[in-house]
Order: sequence, then structure tokens, then C-alpha cells
Amino acid sequence: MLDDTIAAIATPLGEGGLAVIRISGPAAMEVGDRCFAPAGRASVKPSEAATHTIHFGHIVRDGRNIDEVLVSIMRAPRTFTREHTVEITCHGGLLPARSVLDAVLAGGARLAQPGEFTRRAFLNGRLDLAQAEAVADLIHSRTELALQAAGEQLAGKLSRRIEEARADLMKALAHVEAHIDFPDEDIAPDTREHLAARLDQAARFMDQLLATANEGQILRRGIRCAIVGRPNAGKSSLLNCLLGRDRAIVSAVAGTTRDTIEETANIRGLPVIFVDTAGLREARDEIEQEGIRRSRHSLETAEFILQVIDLSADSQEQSDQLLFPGKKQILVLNKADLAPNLAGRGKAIGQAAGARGVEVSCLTGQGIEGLKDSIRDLIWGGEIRAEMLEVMINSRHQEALTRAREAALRATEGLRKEQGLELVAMELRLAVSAIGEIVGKTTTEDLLDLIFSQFCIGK
Ligand SMILES: Nc1nc2c(ncn2[C@@H]2O[C@H](COP(=O)(O)OP(=O)(O)OP(=O)(O)O)[C@@H](O)[C@H]2O)c(=O)[nH]1
Ligand SMILES: [Mg+2]
Repeated sequence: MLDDTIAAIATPLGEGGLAVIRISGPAAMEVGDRCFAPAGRASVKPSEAATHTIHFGHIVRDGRNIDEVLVSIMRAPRTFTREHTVEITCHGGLLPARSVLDAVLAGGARLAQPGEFTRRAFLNGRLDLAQAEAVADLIHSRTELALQAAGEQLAGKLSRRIEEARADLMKALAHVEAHIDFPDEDIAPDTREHLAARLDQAARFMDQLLATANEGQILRRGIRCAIVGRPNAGKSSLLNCLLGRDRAIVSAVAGTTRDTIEETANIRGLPVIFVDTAGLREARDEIEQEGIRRSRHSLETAEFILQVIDLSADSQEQSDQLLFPGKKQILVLNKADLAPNLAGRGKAIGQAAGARGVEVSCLTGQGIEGLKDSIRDLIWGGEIRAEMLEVMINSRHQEALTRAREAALRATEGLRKEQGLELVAMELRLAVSAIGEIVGKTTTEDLLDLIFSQFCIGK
């Protein structure tokens, strides 16, 4: 598969200033020769051009000029894929980019699959698997913190720690295997204990990495928060305040929001997916009934809840507020501007309900910054430190690490319980292989397909 030459549009499909068509593979220069006509006095064909140079000219097909372009020539191995690469920068817009791509395909390239450029970078040793995943994280990151974490992973911070852990396990395995090869020299009890202690340490190291999974997930896919409460409490107003724009309709009519509205906001660097919902009450009609059903569904799937309470409403109504046991939540006591007599009571009301209470006014913006801090504290559990961003495992890493850790623990137990060394070695081999999956030392086609299919075409 690596001997053919692939091509794709690398920029978003839409109108823009420029579009880039990327060609990679052994015949990239020849494909370039077939569709690019250099212009100007110093003009050369791609196959004759010096590496890492840019050339002006036209893309031609059947003798007709398709677009005026710049062509970048980059020869292997100093390229993203480590293969010969030609990048054609043409006019932006779907049609010019498509026409140039068609000319390139007619010139002998094959259309790339999603993620195929990055897959080649991995197969050619330019990146390991964790770094390749970081490329996708980088593209999809929605906040600067997420971007920073992806950048650290791309730079190899996670990979280095994984390699260290893998090397430790391999050393232990080599040690055990050496004793298997010379069966008459049985392993001494203190050597067994020494090895077991080393494996304990490796398991602790894996525990440290595993502890970053939660934050890693939050930064990568965001965290879901349902905004719930009675009709007219100000849920949609709160969504708009947190987003900083007028997304949802706000009105004095109770029952304004009927469908759920989802939007991602950047809260202190964390991507939070807020879901505004229909107010919870006895439904007045079929549509409202469906809206309330959706609200309840959002409530169930949310990882935390902002429960909005209208401070100015009469206290009878407050007393039948719904509580959501087992969910992280913040009571947002809204319309503080209308209830100056209740100022400062938020904390107490929250405590009475067993949650943090924050007074805000969506009208004046009072308390909104404090609410953002409370949200960050609730989901991150403390301050966001730079070194935390250096390693943030994803769910695939978590799964592989958990397997590696369990196998390492079984090996430790085997050593301490004087079990046969064959068994210990088998567990250690499992551990080495599981941890190797993270960086791609051990992989299967299926795993690669799964990872790279999540990329866009052209990446
Ligand atoms: N004075 C004051 N009015 C507010 C505040 N927040 C919201 N309102 C008003 O309260 C009314 C209801 O606001 P919405 O945001 O539509 O309330 P909701 O909870 O989304 O209501 P439903 O979608 O109908 O369930 C509107 O008239 C808002 O202008 C506030 O902090 N102070
Ligand atoms: Mg609403």
C-alpha cells in the first residue's frame, strides 16, 4: 500500500483564500510533472526542482489551464510522511480545489483515505501512534488548554513516559527469561523479591498515568452540562451569558424553550458542552411534553448539572425544586438583581440543598465570572497546572494501560507466591505488548484503521 502515490485536498471544503492539494508517495514528482506547467524564465519541472522550493505555474489538464498555482516540492525524507511530497496551493473554493485534485488523480495519484498521510507518517517512523493521535487532537481542540495538551503529546512527552515504563517491563521480562533458559539455576528468593519490587514500582508509575485519564477526556471531548430548572428561571439567559452571545430565545413567557439546544463554550480553558432544556413542569401540550422528555434525557446523560432557580419567585415555588442525587451540580440562584433582600443567601440555600450555590444575574452579568470559577473547580478539582498538560491519556491509552497494569500485578503476585517462571514471563509479555499498543510498538491493522478513520481526508 505504501508503494502508491496518494493525493487529497488538505484544506476545508468551502470557500477560502487558498486551498492546498497534497500529493505523497514515490511517484509524487512524476504526478507533478504530468499536471503542472511551470511558468517564467527560471521554470523547472517538479522532478527537476531542488527540494524544499516553491514554483509558480499552471495546473493543466488535456491542454487546458485549470488554475494558477504555487507548487511546493519536498523530497523524502524531510517531509511529514517521509515520502516525496508535492503541495499545490491553488485558489480557494470548492471548484478550483476539486478541479486541481481531478487533474492530479488523472496524473496517476490515488485518492487518499481519511488519515492516510498521518498513517504513512506513522508507518515510516516519523511519529509514533500516540503522536499521530495528537495530530487529530490538535485539529479538534476547542480550547487553548486542549491545544497545549495536544502539543505536548505531539512533541512526545507521553510517548517518552510510555517508553520508559515499557523498557522497565522488558528488563524484568529479560531477567525472568534468562532464568527459564537455565533451569538448574533456580531464581533465588531475594532475586524474586527484588524483581517483584521493581514491578510494583512500574505499576505505581502506570497508576500515575492512569490518573490523568479523566482530565484527558475532558480536554479532548469536552464535558456535558445540562442547564435545568423551572420555566422562566432564566436557563436560556444563562446559556447566552456563558456563551457570550445570543444563542437561545429568551422571553417572559414560561415555556419558551421547547427543544434542547447544545453549544460548546470555553470555560477557563475547558470545553464545556452546555445543553439548554425546556423548563420542568406539568406539560401543557404534546410539544412541551416531548420537550420535557428531552430535558430529562439530557439530565441523565449530562456529567454535571446547573440547576437554575429564580430567586425572585415566591418561596413556595422554590421549595419544590427538583434535586438530582448522584450528579455533580451547582445551584444557580438567578435574578439576584430582583432580590436584593436575599443577597448573600446563595451559599446557605446551596448548603441546604447539598450543593454549591452561586448567586448570579443574567441581566446585569453579576456573579457570572464566579460561576465560571465554580464550574472549573467542580470539573477539574483544583488548579490547572502546566505539568498536568504534559501527559493526558485518552480512553484507548487508558484501556491498554489498565491491561498492562493488571498483567504486571499478576506477574508480581506470581513472583511472590513462588509460581513457575513460565507463567510470570507470560504475564510480563502481555504487559509489554499492551503498553506497546499505546505508542504503536504492537499494533494490528484493525487498530490502525480505527484510529486513522477518525481523521479527516487530507490529514
Ligand atoms: N431581572 C432579571 N430578569 C431575568 C434574569 N434572567 C432572566 N430574566 C428574564 O426572565 C425571563 C425568562 O428568561 P429565560 O432565559 O427565557 O428563561 P428560561 O428558564 O429559559 O425559560 P423557559 O425556556 O420558558 O423554561 C425573561 O424575561 C428574561 O429576560 C435576571 O437575572 N434578572
Ligand atoms: Mg428557555
